[in-house]
Amino acid sequence: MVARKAAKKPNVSADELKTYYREMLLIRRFEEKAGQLYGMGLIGGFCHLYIGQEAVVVGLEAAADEGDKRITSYRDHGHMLACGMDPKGVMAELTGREGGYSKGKGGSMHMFSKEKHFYGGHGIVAAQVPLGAGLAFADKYQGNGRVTFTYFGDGAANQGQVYETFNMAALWNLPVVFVIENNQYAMGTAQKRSTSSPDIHTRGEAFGIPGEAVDGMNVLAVKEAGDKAVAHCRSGKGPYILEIKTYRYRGHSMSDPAKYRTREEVQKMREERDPIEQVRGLLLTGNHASEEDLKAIDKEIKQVVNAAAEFAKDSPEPALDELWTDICAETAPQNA
Ligand SMILES: Cc1ncc(C[n+]2csc(CCOP(=O)(O)OP(=O)(O)O)c2C)c(N)n1
Ligand SMILES: [Mg+2]
Repeated sequence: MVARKAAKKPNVSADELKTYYREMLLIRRFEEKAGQLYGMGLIGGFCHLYIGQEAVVVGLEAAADEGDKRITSYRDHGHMLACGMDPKGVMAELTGREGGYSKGKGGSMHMFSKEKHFYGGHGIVAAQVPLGAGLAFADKYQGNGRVTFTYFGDGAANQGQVYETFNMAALWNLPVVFVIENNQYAMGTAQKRSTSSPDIHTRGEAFGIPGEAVDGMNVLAVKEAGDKAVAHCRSGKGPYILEIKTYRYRGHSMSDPAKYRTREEVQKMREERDPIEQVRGLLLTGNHASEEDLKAIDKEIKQVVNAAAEFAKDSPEPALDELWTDICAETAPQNA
C-alpha cells in the first residue's frame, strides 16, 4: 500500500493567520457597505468592488516593507485598506465628502496617500503600468532599496503600453513587481474570448522578465510568491511578474447586468475557494482560534466599517471654492 502523504501544514503563526483574516474581512465588509451606500444613492459615479479578490492584496502587502510603493487600477479600495489607509477617509471620498482623501473631489478611482505610498486609483485601463515603472525608476535612481507593486488586470495585460513598459523595466533593471490580477474577466469578456494565450505570466519571457502563476484565492500562496518577487527586485535583479489567479464575485461595476456568466459559476467559487473561508478553516482546524474569537473579530470589523460609513455621512460636501484648489502644483514636490 502506498503511504498517503500527510497534508502539508502551512508554516504560519496563529497571529499571522488572524491578521490575514482581519484584513481580508475588513475589505469584504467595507465593500459590502460601499455597495449598500451606492444602492442608497449616497455614492455617485463609478464604483468597482473588489469582493472575492481580497487575498491578492492582503498577501502582497504582507510581503511589502515600509516605504514600498503601490499603484493600481480603478478597482482600488482593497489596495487602500490593505496598505493602511483610513477606512473613514476612503468611505468619505466614495461619498464625495470633504473628509475624503481627495476632499471629496476624486471619488472611487482617484485617491492617493503620500504617507502610505499609494499612488492611485487609475481609470484608464493599464495607464498605471508605465507610471508604476516610473516610480520604480525614481527608487532605483535614489538607491533607496524600495520596490513598487504595479497592479493591473487580465484585460489590461493585452494593452500595448504594458509591453513598452516591460521592455524599459527590464532594460533598466527596475525594482517593480508587475502584479496581474487575473480575475478571468475584463468587464463582460471572459479571458478565453479575448486572450490568445492564457498563461499571462509568461508574457515577460521576450524581455527576460521571470514570471509565475499564483493561486490568488489562497493568501498564504500569495504571500509566499510575493516574498520571492520582492527579494528578486530588492536584490537588483530587475522586474518580476506575478499572475495571480483570482475571481470577482460582484459585477465589473455597479451597473453590470452580469449576463456573461452563470450564477452557478460564482456560487461554486464562493463555496469552494473563498479566501476568507480558507483562512477561517485554518484558524479553526489548527485550534488557533475559537468560533467566539472569530465572532469577536467580525464584530470589531463591523464596528470599524459602520464608523467609516457614519463619518462619511456626517462629513459635509466640499465647499464650492474647493473647485479651484489642487489643480496644479505651484512648485514641483521634492523627495516625493
Ligand atoms: C483605455 C481604456 N479602454 C477601455 C476602458 C473601459 N474599461 C474599463 S475597465 C475595462 C476592463 C478591464 O479589465 P481587467 O484589466 O481585467 O480589470 P478588472 O476590471 O477585471 O479588474 C475596460 C475595457 C478604459 N477604462 N480604458
Ligand atoms: Mg479582469
